[in-house]
Amino acid sequence: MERLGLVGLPNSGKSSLFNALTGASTVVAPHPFSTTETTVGSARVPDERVDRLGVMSSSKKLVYASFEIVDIAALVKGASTGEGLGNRFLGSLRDCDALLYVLRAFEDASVPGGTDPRADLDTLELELVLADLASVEGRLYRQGRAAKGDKSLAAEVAALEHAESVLGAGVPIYRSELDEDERGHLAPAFLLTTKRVLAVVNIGEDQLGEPDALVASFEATGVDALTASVQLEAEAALLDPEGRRELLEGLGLGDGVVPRLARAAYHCLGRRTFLTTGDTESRAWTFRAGAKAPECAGVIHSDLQRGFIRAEAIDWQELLEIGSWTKAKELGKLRVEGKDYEVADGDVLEIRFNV
Ligand SMILES: Nc1nc2c(ncn2[C@@H]2O[C@H](COP(=O)(O)OP(=O)(O)OP(=O)(O)O)[C@@H](O)[C@H]2O)c(=O)[nH]1
Ligand SMILES: [Mg+2]
Repeated sequence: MERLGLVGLPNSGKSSLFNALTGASTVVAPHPFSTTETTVGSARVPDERVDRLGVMSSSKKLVYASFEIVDIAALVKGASTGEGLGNRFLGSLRDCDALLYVLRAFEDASVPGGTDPRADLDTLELELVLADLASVEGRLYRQGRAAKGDKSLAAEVAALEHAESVLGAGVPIYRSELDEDERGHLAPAFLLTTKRVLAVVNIGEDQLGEPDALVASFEATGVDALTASVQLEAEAALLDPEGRRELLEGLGLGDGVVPRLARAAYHCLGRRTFLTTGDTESRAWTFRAGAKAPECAGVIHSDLQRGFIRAEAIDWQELLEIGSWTKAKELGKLRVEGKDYEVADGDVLEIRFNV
């Protein structure tokens, strides 16, 4: 399952966002460093395709895609040298697939902290860069010595040296010119800035009208930013589905931040969704963009990949228009796809297999 790690300054709204995404109620408080330990939760991705296919098939159960989210203690300027709580808890982010910067723009005199999200991004990036620089230097020292007797380590050492110079100039690897090969060689160093990144700019209710200008200010950074009024979303997450929809739609926020963030995260991680539907369940499954049918079958169960024969496929919208799987089959609208078929986002699949 994909895992996103939250990174932010104190009081930026990380734990509030965690709660909004997971429906949990981890500690949120108007003072710095209210979070002191790592919490992992799971966020369900609302998906109207699942809802509508479920109605079509009278499914007993609906299963949505989900991702994991990790809330950690805040970072401050100087964390690498021990300011605030230091940076040791960044270790909790090493197994995340992507990092999510939480940047505060909301004004609230009762919550100490700055409100310049662009400046905060620079601060956070620098702390991650310094943490990575320390990791790279340590590994370079060890691998550099080992490479004297083992020529096969030369490429790794070269990649580490390149990374050292980039990080030394204050640049995160994700914004550097290091190529895929070099990044591959850095994998054993478990760096943070080799991960994909996204940003959530936490805006106040009074700023709901100005998200475009805020997002535009991030264009030059190459970090995809989206805005959310996190506190509002966290409050909405506590309501029943009906109440939540009313609150969010009343404010022009549609489904709320979860689906938008999930879409952005899937996009940034190169993930897509296919669907299955039947009277037992209608379900969304996450797969790697570009994956072929057998690999997607394997997401459901390894037997389906091992014994893959073919897939029957149809776009979800076309299927809904036709009205049922059986009818789509009768009309010859189900495509029969083989091992080389690259599954598309929104495909509804049925896998034929034999083990
Ligand atoms: N007015 C306003 N307050 C917010 C918003 N988002 C969060 N807050 C408040 O800001 C304070 C800090 O929120 P948290 O979610 O605890 O922030 P955090 O980033 O987890 O903070 P630390 O764990 O201390 O690093 C709380 O009092 C929240 O209620 C918002 O959009 N608007
Ligand atoms: Mg917190």
